[in-house]
Amino acid sequence: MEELSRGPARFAEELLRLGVTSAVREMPESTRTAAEAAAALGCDLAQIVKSLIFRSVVGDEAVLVLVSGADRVDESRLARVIGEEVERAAGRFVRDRTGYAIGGVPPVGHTQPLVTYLDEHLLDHALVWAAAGTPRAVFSVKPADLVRITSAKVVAVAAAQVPVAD
Ligand code: 5CA
Repeated sequence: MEELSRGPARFAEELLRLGVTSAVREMPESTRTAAEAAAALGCDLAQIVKSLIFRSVVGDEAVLVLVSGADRVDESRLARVIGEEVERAAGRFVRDRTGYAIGGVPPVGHTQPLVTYLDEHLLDHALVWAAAGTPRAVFSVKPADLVRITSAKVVAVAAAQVPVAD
């Protein structure tokens, strides 16, 4: 197995604890955005898992939404699902609540458990790729395993893709 640097190596241990034997891959190129990750891996953009942090406006709670790289989150649909207004979290909030910086936020292994939603479009693929803690590390996982390890609620919150590079 290839040598991993400290962060991704720790994340790989966390995956093992969760019963996922997927190999964490550290790429020579950036995987900071979904488009970069898809290019680095040579996979479909739709197979990349974006791990997006939202903030509930009233409760100030962090909410993690896992959505395909080919989709964006419709915030009004998400608000209806959660029952509260939400906004995209700022970088500082993301780091404080997850322990990771934007571009490397993984779907599990945060400093505290996060309420997690997974958009149903991710279930269309046999295998998907998500961030593994840094902007160059990714891991592959079956969508059903991703649902299990994140205890995510499967929901429909995706909106049609807009032509932006995230
Ligand atoms: N490693 C990749 C692919 S797995 C990754 O983490 N992608 S991501 O989509 O989950 O995380 C990047 C996301 O962070 C982008 O979708 C982008 O919308 C968001 N983002 C980038 N900069 C900021 C910022 N300053 N504040 C809030 N969100 C941001």
